[in-house]
Amino acid sequence: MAAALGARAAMAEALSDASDKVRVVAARGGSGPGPLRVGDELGASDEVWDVVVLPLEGMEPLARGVDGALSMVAAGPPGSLLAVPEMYMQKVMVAGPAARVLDIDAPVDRSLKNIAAALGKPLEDLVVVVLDRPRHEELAAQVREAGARLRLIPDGDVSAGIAAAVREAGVDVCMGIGGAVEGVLAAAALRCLGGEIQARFWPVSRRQVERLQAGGIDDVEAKLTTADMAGEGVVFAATAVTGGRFLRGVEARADGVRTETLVMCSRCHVVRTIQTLHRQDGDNRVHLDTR
Ligand code: FBP
Repeated sequence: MAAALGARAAMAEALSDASDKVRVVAARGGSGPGPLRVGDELGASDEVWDVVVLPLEGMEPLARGVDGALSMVAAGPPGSLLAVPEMYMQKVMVAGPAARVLDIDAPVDRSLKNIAAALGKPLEDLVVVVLDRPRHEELAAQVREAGARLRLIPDGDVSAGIAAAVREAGVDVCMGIGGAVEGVLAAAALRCLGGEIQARFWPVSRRQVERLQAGGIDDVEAKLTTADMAGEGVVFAATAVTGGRFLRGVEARADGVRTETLVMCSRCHVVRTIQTLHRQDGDNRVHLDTR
């Protein structure tokens, strides 16, 4: 919890220093106390960017000291990122070549068969990531019965969704019910990587339905696509806190603290990995051979 609060405060400080004004349209913990609440505007410029923030995804892996904790932000022109409340969302995420066969409403076996064919691999080699939750027992059984390879993960469906669009990450599909804020972040990342997400809100109470409607979402059962959640011109950044499928985690070294960040942009078609050394005061010599 201390790390989550620290990440939130640090991200708020960094966004306040941005050259443009940012407006928070969705955030984990964005209706509670502290900085980065939904509706907050930071910075003083006339140019406004909408942002969706998740200062720390994966409190549990961080507390356990295992892989899977990330700090993330998506930004875009006003109106480009879907303003979602904190609730659940059903999602399925794949790489670009499988986008045309993606159908969140199709039976799981047919869906996976189509995705495997679109990716040009046998169904038994298709790696399907699902959050390990009791609500996914039936989904997990369906994935197994279909003959695909099931990977149950303890947390982190944004990074699993991004992994589906990264060749070396060993993930082909991420599906199931996870957070809606996480859904918009995954949509922004997949928009930059040419991947695809389909999603649908998964309200668990009348109050959540009313919250969606109060936020201007009339058809709460609508199928949402990548473009519905992340429009043209979005950018996405994720810094690993602990390690993960495509980024190295924070490393404290003699010359400072080393971080690795993925920065992507949908319009410029650029994907960058930035290694940063946050230098420590003192006379230690800096190591630039960071690998
Ligand atoms: P954190 O609370 O540790 O940030 O968990 C992140 C996460 O695993 C997301 O990746 C996922 O979308 C969501 O939680 C699932 O929610 P729940 O834990 O309630 O099933």
